[in-house]
Amino acid sequence: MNSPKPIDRRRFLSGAVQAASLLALAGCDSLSQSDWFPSLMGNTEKLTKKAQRALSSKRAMAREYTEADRSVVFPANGNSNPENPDYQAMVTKGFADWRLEIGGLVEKPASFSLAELRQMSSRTQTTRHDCVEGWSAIATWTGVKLGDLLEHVQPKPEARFIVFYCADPDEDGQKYYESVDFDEAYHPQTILAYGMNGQALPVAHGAPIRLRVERQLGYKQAKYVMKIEAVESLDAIGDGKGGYWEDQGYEWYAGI
Ligand SMILES: Nc1nc2c(c(=O)[nH]1)N[C@H]1C(S)=C(S)[C@@H](COP(=O)(O)O)O[C@H]1N2
Ligand SMILES: [Mo]
Repeated sequence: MNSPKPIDRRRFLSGAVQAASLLALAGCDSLSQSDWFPSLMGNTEKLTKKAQRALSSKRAMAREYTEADRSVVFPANGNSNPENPDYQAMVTKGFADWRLEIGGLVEKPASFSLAELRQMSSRTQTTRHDCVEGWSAIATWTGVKLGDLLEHVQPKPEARFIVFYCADPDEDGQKYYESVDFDEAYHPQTILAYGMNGQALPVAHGAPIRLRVERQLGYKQAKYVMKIEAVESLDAIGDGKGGYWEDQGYEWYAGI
């Protein structure tokens, strides 16, 4: 029996992923309102997560580009200026009083000012952001590796996920949040970015920091991150699906 060559499997996989993305072209909002989408996505998710994890090692890197490849226009999407008064007060003060809290199932809960994060060793990467609404854009991101921060706070053995809580509530007051597993959290390209294209991260793109988890789709790239928590289960957070869009039917493992 001939087993399929890796390249064939990869082509098959990318076909499956593209089919899923095409279905998603209509955009986050309209899709979340259709009944069939979540269940269909559920099956696709099983396929892609299994297939992708089988094909790519835990350490597989997302493609990196050069600064010359940067998009001239990088759209700001979703929330681009949270109305939350606490957030607006922080903007006014240039985030001088902002602190990133890291807690939950960790040995040493800690908080970091923006200045402290900027003093830590940093990583800069030029990558492509893919939104399920059907657009992509390339930018250079600079930030601190999430893995370095986790080494400071030391997740407890029972912790399985890292959750990111954002500043922006929607019309119903529901907050944007996201989550990743530990493979993704300690991946070398997983950073909390405070810089974009060599400048301070603009409000429209998630100031003061936003997650860059480069092997995953746009909605995983949480902007306006205020608090991080290590947890054992995602069940009790939001509707229990691991993220704001996941709670509305999108796949949690949003690999590209
Ligand atoms: N806090 C927060 N993070 C968010 C969103 C949002 O509305 N609020 N939108 C998500 C979506 S769908 C995308 S495509 C990207 C957009 O990032 P950008 O504004 O830098 O393009 O942020 C993601 N992270
Ligand atoms: Mo998106």
